[in-house]
Amino acid sequence: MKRYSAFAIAREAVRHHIGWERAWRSPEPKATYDVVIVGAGGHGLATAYYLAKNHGIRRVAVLEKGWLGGGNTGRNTTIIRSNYLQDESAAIFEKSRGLYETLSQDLNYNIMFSPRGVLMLAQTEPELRAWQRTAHANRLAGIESEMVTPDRIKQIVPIINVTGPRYPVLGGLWQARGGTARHDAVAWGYARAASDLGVDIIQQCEVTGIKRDGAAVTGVETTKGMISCKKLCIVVAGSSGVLAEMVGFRLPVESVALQALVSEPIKPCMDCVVMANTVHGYMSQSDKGELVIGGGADGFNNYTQRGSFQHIEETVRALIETFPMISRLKMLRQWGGIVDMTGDRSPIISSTPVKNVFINCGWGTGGFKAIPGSGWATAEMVADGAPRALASSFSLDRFREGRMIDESVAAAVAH
Ligand code: FAD
Ligand code: PYC
Repeated sequence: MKRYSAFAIAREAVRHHIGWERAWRSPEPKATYDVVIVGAGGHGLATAYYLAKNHGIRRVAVLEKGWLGGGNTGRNTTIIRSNYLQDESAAIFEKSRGLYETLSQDLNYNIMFSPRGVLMLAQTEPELRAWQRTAHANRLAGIESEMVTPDRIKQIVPIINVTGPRYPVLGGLWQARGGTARHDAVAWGYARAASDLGVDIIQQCEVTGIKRDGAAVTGVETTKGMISCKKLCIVVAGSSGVLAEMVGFRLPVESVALQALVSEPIKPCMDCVVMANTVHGYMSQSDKGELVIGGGADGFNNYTQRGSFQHIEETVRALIETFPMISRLKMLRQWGGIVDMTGDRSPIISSTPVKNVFINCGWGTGGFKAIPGSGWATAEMVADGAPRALASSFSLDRFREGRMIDESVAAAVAH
């Protein structure tokens, strides 16, 4: 793979751009692989990349039923932060945030990481106490975050109304090193780098069945034929329950649509991310000038990846008291993704009842920020056959043993 560089841009500029290569190969599937990963979202692609890069395991295929990055990875609102409450979560999300800081250099692909700061508003007394608790926990875990006053919030986000009649802003949790990245670029960057290391990414290839020999996996049935493998890793977010059923076990996961929308583009008016969880809305401004807006998850389980009028109305109405200037904006488009929610709002990175089948799911409304750390930890698990420190608490066993990792507040999106 030719490296992207300032020199490459200059070279191609003077020769009519004839030298650019396809970013990743599109091979036909081989008959057998050491590892098959189902799902070419960010988590599946990052797992493949770190398997090849960190563990030297390169006979890997990533099978994707649609197009890579077309699931939640290309549908999210790109917020990156690590201000979670529990130590286990803080560790993996902070690892991830740290990897994001240098991911463009590592992948040789501009993922447009923008550490613009993430502000989580407290608009009720209980919420204020919850964020104060998180700020203390973050300090103990070595994560930079701080409580800020309404006056400081007004300085950070001048367009905000901190004196609303129903939900005045009482304070906020500010993570200055949080931010955003271009979500498609994260998928494309991992795909290109993994492909360069020998990983086969096979799109339009749906897994329709799992082959077992007694207690162990032997391969997968797909729309492109049977593919054998020694190890199988399922990374399919909202479709996790469907794949688990194919393997023969049940997951404690519900699939729910989470929606978002963008406004018409306007001049720069806010340069950080603001989340207002009491009223169920959050907002940032894209490089194009659109306000990227999201709300709570749909109140019923479904597999429909699309938006609804009711959601636009609920979310925009919720945010208007805090951001009066959005009342006159036109909304351009909306969409939905199917998120995989666990009861404690923490992910599952685990072996399964079937030998050599591993699963990574349950990131729910908050897995974009986790892609690098999750891929890193899942690759360790698949390579060794068991998770290392970063992922060991996130096993399926925790639901049987009652060892919940409660992140219902830090998840920060109403469920
Ligand atoms: P996906 O990207 O969904 O990838 C799974 C892939 O598996 C899909 O491409 C799918 O086609 C494929 N697949 C499914 N079944 C099969 C099969 N049988 N065979 C082959 N392939 C299959 N997180 C944040 O951290 N910050 C945010 O701001 C944020 N905002 C969000 C806003 C919205 C509207 C949504 C929907 C989500 C948001 N999230 C956010 C959550 C985040 O997007 C997800 O947690 C994350 O993208 C999950 O990535 P993934 O790789 O696990 O799944
Ligand atoms: O996890 O920060 C988050 C988030 C914001 C919007 C959706 N998820």
